[in-house]
Amino acid sequence: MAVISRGFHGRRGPGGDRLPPGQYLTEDFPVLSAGPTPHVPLDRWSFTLTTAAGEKHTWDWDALMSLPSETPQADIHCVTRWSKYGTRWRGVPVDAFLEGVDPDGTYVLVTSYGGYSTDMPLADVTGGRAWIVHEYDGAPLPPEHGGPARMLVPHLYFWKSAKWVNGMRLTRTDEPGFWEQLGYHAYGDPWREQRVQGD
Ligand SMILES: Nc1nc2c(c(=O)[nH]1)N[C@H]1C(S)=C(S)[C@@H](COP(=O)(O)O)O[C@H]1N2
Ligand SMILES: [Mo]
Repeated sequence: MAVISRGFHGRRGPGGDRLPPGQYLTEDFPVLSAGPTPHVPLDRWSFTLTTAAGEKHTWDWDALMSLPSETPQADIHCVTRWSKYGTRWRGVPVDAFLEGVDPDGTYVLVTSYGGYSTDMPLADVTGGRAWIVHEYDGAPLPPEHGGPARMLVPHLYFWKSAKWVNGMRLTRTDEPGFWEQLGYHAYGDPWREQRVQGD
């Protein structure tokens, strides 16, 4: 069996398999965007966390850079059936933004420049399972892959990893995001093939 390096965040199936059901492996890195790529200059970039009570906390680019970063490696799985192993990122764990904050909610709606959004339980982006990443493979994250910064939630289908992230709104009930309103599954676990509502 292959050695799993520190910081590796792949999940395995019940039989120890690495490829979730219905997926195929790709070596390249496809770009999937529902609209045009927004270009956000770093001096105008910000990220705002809004608690369910409406309290706001904002970080600009310098503030993001001053937070301790990690270098997660992860397998990623797109609902259009491609998977890519061992992608390498640098970013700030979502836990860092929640330190000292009373979330007052148990779900999160992640929002992006350009209007994209996606929802998931707060527990899925905390506990070292999600990051706001700003480097891919040792270089600044390219705009087409979500730069300046994107969400990385590798244990869910990749549509949950919002590109061009600009905020996170905590909610008390699950509010469907862009694809979820169009019929994609509310949770999106690749190992349970939760592609669309009803799966
Ligand atoms: N803002 C935004 N984030 C997004 C998307 C999008 O259209 N807009 N597409 C999602 C989907 S469906 C996938 S598979 C991944 C694709 O990321 P990539 O283009 O870096 O491969 O981004 C996700 N995040
Ligand atoms: Mo996707």
